[in-house]
Amino acid sequence: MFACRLSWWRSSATCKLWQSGHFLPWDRCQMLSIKGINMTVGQEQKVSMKEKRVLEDLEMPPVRRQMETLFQEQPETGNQYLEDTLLQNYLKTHLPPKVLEEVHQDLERFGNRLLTKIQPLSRECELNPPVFRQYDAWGRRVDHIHTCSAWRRMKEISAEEGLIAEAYERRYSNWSRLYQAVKLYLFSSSSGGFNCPLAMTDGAAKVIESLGIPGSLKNAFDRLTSRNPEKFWTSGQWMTERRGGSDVANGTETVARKQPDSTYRLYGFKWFTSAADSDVTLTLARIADAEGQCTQGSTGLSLFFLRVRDEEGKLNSIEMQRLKDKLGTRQMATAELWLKGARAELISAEGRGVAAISNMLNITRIHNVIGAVGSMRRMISLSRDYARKRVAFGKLLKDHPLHMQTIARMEVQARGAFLLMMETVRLLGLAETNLASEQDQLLLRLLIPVAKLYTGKQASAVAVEAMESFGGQGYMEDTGLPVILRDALVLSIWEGTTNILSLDVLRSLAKSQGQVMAVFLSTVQKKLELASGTEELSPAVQRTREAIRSLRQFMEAAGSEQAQTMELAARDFSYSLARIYTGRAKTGIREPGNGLTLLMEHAARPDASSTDVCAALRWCNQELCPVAVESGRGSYGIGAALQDSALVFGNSRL
Ligand code: UCC
Repeated sequence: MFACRLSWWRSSATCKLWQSGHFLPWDRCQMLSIKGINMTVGQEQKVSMKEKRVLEDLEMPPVRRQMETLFQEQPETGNQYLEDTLLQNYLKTHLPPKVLEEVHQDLERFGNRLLTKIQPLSRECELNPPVFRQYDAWGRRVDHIHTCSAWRRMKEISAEEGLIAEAYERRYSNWSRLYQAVKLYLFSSSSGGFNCPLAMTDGAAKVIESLGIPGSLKNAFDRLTSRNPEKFWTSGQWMTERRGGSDVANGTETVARKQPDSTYRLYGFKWFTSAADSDVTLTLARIADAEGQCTQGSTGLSLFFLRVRDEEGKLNSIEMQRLKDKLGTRQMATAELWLKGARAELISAEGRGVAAISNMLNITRIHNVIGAVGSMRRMISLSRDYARKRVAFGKLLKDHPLHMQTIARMEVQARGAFLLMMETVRLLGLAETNLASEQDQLLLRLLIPVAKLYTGKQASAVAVEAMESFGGQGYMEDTGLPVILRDALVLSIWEGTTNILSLDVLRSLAKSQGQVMAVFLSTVQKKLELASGTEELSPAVQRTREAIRSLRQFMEAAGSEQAQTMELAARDFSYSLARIYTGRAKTGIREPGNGLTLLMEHAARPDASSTDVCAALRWCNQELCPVAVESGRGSYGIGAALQDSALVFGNSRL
């Protein structure tokens, strides 16, 4: 006898049944059409079970019979591209017609592939997390990470679909980056966690490209950007050590010793290495001088490239200590690694490691935004479908206005996040094809941390809220819904926490000597004037204007305060930028010089719907400039900081 339960993803031919930690193939599990009971697997037993069921049915009281046949309908999504009208309208508005035509066809095809082939693989990845085997049966150290076939298939699919290649081939010039981002957005929630190695792979390719693709890295670049599954490599990003996740500059202890052939050997311990099954990686280390001394701090860090294993699969003088036991992203192996003389190539100028790896960070942060928006879209799509199917209090959930209000609020957040994501990748595309103005580049530098920190938080909030829309079912592991929540929660942690990203916003201000803010404010102000021509949007325009005025006032006042004021205000300040900007956009695409808020811009299209207008108005109904409100409450003064400590530790610490 095997106790089996029906898996929710049984819709495809790859349907599997979970049984004592293993899958049974679908054909062995046909018996499960008799739902909800334990059963045997095998032809003879099938017959006796059917007989048993008939007898039970005869004996069963009517109420129970009804209960046994009434099941809740599973929420589903169709082709995620075709169902996403916001995405389609965005592409119609922004892409040149020829590009749109080609891209549309490919995205429709990809949407079908995701639905029929890739989503089932994603579930397999979730149910078959990687397993670490340190020793073989004969006591030999092997440090092998076993990944499931679905995970390995994801790697092949990523190459086939050009999920990295598209951005570097640039067959659509500046639109290639945007097109790649759209594919990643559609892929991310069906990727079974493979969006993580893709983020780092993209980041590594970006770093190598920004170095001018040196000869020694040509092969790696070709492989990282390959469409050939047999050639395709993924990259890791080993930045985190025991003493520093955020404080990389002071926490990195790994030492690099130069070899006679000018390569280096790395010695140290990497505390979090995501996708540790990757082929190559970038990592930071301190180069030791002839006396073995290293420069401490940020200026002591240099960037290295290394292969994780050689051609025979032998680790590059690396020992794996263990896999991390994580709350989410369990599909993906995150390891603790000892570098015991790993051979590596120095790829930055000495002491310029952080600046060099920033190219990677900015790409992975954009991927984080894409993952966040993809996660929100998936949760909302499922909630919406469930609302059409689930009956409560005598009517469908969709006919309960309060329930609809809740989903609508999530939808407004997701729409704003989507447009912020698209704006960021649009600017990146321009920058990568030398089409970006200086202003575009400054804006991009500012928007990456703003979008990362804001959408990361939105994704967590939406995942929690959406889970509730399924009632108790949302909390059940075998619905697959908790996975989405768990995986969303990391989005505000990895690639820099919310506070670290808020400080990066300040870094971008300081580094540009305030230019990023000048660009931000002047563009918003100027463009809003153009927006005010659209009557229905005037309340949103008005509120955005007020928010900008408040933001200006805050900045003028903060300019004369101590640095601590800005640091304490950093998070609220960044939220204000996110909310105001999601309110605005420089378009300049079809009509150069024209621009409105991001949501307002979308709502001001000639073919915009009333829904687009409604989303813009609702977005602007929230507090657009929380930093001004909190500043007015005195939240950033020394007194407030002391109060914060007292609240956290109690008065005894004052
Ligand atoms: O978690 C990790 C991998 C997870 C998997 C990723 C998957 C994502 C998938 C998403 C799919 C859903 S890896 C660990 C991630 N760790 C971090 O993100 C580190 C967080 N900490 C920071 O970001 C810090 O702010 C540091 C490390 C950047 C601070 O370092 P420093 O050395 O104290 O910073 P400095 O001294 O201010 O900056 C050094 C240089 C400066 O340039 P110069 O010297 O020319 O003035 C900065 O302007 O680096 C430059 N810089 C930047 N440039 C620093 N940050 C940036 C930036 N973001 N953009 C451009």
